[in-house]
Parts: sequence; C-alpha cells; structure tokens
Amino acid sequence: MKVERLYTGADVATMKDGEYNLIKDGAIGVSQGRIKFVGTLAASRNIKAAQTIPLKGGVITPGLVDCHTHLIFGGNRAGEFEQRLNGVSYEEIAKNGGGIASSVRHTREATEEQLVELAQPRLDALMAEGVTCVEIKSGYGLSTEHEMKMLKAANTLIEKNAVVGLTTCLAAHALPPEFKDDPDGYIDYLCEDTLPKVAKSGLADAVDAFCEGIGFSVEQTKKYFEKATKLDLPVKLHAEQLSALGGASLAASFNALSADHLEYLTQDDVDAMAKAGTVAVLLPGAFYVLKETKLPPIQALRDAGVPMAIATDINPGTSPVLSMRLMMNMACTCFGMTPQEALAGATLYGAQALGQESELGSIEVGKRADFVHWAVNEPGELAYWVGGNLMKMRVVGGVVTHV
Ligand code: DI6
Ligand code: FE
Repeated sequence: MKVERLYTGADVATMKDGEYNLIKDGAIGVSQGRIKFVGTLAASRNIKAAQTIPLKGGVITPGLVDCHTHLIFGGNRAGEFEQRLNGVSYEEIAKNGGGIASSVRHTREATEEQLVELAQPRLDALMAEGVTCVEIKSGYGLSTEHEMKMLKAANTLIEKNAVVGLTTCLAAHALPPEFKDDPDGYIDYLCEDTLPKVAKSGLADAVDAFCEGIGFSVEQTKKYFEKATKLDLPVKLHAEQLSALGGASLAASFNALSADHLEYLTQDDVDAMAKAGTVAVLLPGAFYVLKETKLPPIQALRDAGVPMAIATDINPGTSPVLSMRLMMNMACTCFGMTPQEALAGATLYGAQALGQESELGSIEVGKRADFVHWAVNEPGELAYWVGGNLMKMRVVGGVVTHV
C-alpha cells in the first residue's frame, strides 16, 4: 500500500465504537485527506509512505467535535454574570429584557463581517485545544434578515478556517420584540417566511428550537418541526434544560439528530430517544454557570444505550466557555461520566449528533483524516487535566494545521 503520509511513534486511541481501542505504538496512513491505514507500527511495515512523520510518544485521538455552539453573537453579558452572582436568576433576567434579548439587540446592530470578526478568536480558542469540527447556531437574530445574516457569518467563518463546520438555524430561540406576547404569531412567521428562505439558501444544515417555559411550548415546537421536516431539514432541540416539558420526546418523534441539555429528562424521554436513535448532548458548561443542581440522568441514558455527546454550548449567557477539554473534565466531575465516555462524547458521539459519524469522529479507514496529537501518556489524561496546553499537533483533512 502507498500513502502520502505515515504518522508513527504515538499510541492511537481510535475511539471506534466509542471506546479507546488503544493501539500501542500505532501508525496512521493518510492520502487525499482520508485515513488509509490505522494499526500498529509493526503492521505498517509494508506501507510505502512518501513522507513519514515520527512523533516521539504521546497519544493521537480523533479531532474533537463541538456539536453545540452559539459561537456567533454581538456584545457580551458579563454584567448579567454579576447580577446572577448577586442572586438574580437567569429566568428573572430574561423576563426583565436581559438575557437572550440583550444579545439579540447587539447581534442585530452588527454587520455580517463584524460577527465573523467577533467569533474568530472564539473559534481560535477551540481549535487551539483540538477541535476539528464545530457546529454553529443562529438564534440571536430572530427575524429572517438577521437569522440569515448570522448563518452567512457562520458559513463565512467556517470557510475561512481549517475546520469542518455545520450550521443550525435556531430561529425559535426566543421571542423578538416584534412579536412580544405573540409566540404563536412568531412561529407562524418562522414557518411561512424564515424557514422556507433558510432552506432555499442552503445556509443551514439543521433546525433547532428552545423548548422551555421561557422559550417555546411543545405544541409550538411541533409546528415548527413539521415545517422544517417538510423542507427536508433535520431537527434537534434544546430540551429539558430548566423544566420537564417532554421536548426530548417530541424531538425523538421527529427522529431528531439530538436533544440537548436534558437535566430534567424523564425515563419516558430516555426511552423515546433510545428508540429513535436521538443523541443526548450534555452541556456541563451551562449546568455549571447556572449553578444547576439537577443532574441529567446519565445512568438511565447509559442503560438505554443512548449515545451521549458533550459540547461547550458557547454562548454569552449561560455558557461563556471556550474549552472542550474543560467540558470533558466537568462531564466526569459533575455528571459522573467516565473519562472514556467523555472522550467518546467529544468525538464519535459528537459527530453522530451532527449526522457525521460515517465521515469523522473516530480514526478508522475511510474516514476524514482529522486527528490530534496530545502530550499525554494515556487518553484518560485529556479529561483529567484542567487547563494546560496539551495539544501538540492538529491535522484536518490530512493537513497539519497547528504544531
Ligand atoms: N439554552 C441555553 O443555554 C442558551 N440558549 C438556550 O436555549 C442560552 C442562550 C443565552 O442565554 O444567550
Ligand atoms: Fe445552546
């Protein structure tokens, strides 16, 4: 076999089937941006490589997948952080015109170019820590014009960077001032105007909503999902974050890619998600920032075989978090996941939450050559260390992008 490049000298945690499947003294052969070989150095002997890259120890894992971010937004909400420290709740702040509404004002004021510029350092932080695939939501525009502007900014940001990117239209995130006290009217507007235009533009890979007391009801979400489904856009949902409304079960009934947050998930929801193959996306950053005490039902999800992904949920309100490795650590310390589950959640199951599991998320022949070389001795260290600069090299589509 001939390959363009052969990476040798490191152990390889392939994450095949969501387990480390560690290959000691491994080798990865890459051609045309794809993985052509993965195995032991001994098994790679007959491979003819145009270039061999010796790595002198460490561990290679699949590139990290951040499958839930609100990376694009104007302004920030550090002031609300202080209010919350003084005991004002997230819901109270939202009711008083702060929260998401405040980010909407700043996002509407910004141009597409400004939004790209503001998001770039956030994406830089993610990539510098091993992220090779990121999902980016709209949701701070809340009108066809401004949602499209956010989605364009997200697509531009992705094109400008060595990262695989997927975009999500989260137009049903909150009520815009134009539809104050008229959530049904807003959902009608989204179904008649925003979603058709977004679908036609090809700017979004999926559709998301915030199903919550301070967001949209199950009924409203259903209507919006019906329209998205008619337009051939897959759905996913912010569900059961602050209360149990049955949003996750609704999402499952639409074969959603994922249901996200899930602190208040019930056993019925778990069963529905298992049956539909909907991924549970867990977001320890928002849990931590909101000082939530209700834990997502990890054991029930495990028992039911629901794949668990983890993500940063980067957003200016509930998760100003720019570190996937910190999320891996918190998935273990706060949620009781194992370091192996945390890494699977940050790679293979993150990819599955984006419908990309046949393309990326594990180091397997035929998949994209997206992987990271870490200065650690074993893969469990990635969730163990808090902070630190552990990434030594990042490869995206077979190309080394950070050394
Ligand atoms: N849940 C969240 O955690 C974010 N959105 C959502 O639906 C919060 C967004 C924000 O506060 O700006
Ligand atoms: Fe979110």
